[in-house]
Amino acid sequence: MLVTGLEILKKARAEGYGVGAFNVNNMEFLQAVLEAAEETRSPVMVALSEGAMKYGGRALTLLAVELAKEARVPVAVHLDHGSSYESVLKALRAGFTSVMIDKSHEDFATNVRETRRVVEAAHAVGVTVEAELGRLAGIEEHVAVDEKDALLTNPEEAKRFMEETGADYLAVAIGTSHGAYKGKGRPFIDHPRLERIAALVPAPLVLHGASAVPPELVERFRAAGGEIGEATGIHPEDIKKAIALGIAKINTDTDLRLAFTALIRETLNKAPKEFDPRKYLGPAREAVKEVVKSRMELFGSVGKA
Ligand code: TD3
Ligand code: ZN
Repeated sequence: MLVTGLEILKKARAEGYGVGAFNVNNMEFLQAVLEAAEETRSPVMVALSEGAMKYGGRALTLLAVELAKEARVPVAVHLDHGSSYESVLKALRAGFTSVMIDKSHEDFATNVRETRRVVEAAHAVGVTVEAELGRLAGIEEHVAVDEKDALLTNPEEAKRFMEETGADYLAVAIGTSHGAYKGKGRPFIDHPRLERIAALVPAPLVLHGASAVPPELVERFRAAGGEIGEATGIHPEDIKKAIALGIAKINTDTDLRLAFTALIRETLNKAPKEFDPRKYLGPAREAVKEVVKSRMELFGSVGKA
């Protein structure tokens, strides 16, 4: 069933588990995410970025919203990193039940003002809102506290931000970053900072850039002819610890892309005569589904629907 993001996330934060927000760009990803959720009895968020909405168009938004309604588990259809009021309105018109407005690169006052405007529009039609405070960036453990403070989410500001905007859930910056290169070795995650934020902000917290970039997957991609450098992701134990401290929504995109593309490469390499798209998109979709399921197990959302 199609529900708001807050309905899913409020329960997750209260009960101490995480819910995956998985990015989809096409029908295969959407099917993989929804099937994984139903088979594991997990609530889930299907995330579409502005780029996904542009690429998939009406075909993708229609499919996402209609399939979410038919799903046997709670599903929120979410706009990831909405960059403007107009972009949020487009998602609202398409029937999304959760929107993110990301003005984290603006100054505090502008971020508050722009987020507040989106909250008013979304709440007027019963849709809940994610906002972001702080800069997503890989950091080193030894970096000075005030330097970290300039980049990562400040706990007192987070409290004020949520009170002044009325946003429903908050994306925090605690050392993760987007993509397949998150820093050397095991990237440093500022759990003590997260603990201080969670003590001041009762709303569900969101972790972006949370992909694990599993070495086996990177190796498989490489073995199939893919080119990728020293890829690193977030350690599963660091994700678990973050969930225990108040993270309720965990975004994953990179891991799914890697799995999908590795399987397409492998399948085409093995069968150079093949030109039926179903023969290589099918196994790729299956690989995405397996990654989504393992993420759901890690987050603790299995059986919660
Ligand atoms: O918001 N997103 C998805 C879009 C970022 C492009 O990858 C995330 O926070 C996902 O992060 P990750 O770790 O999968 O790149
Ligand atoms: Zn993100």
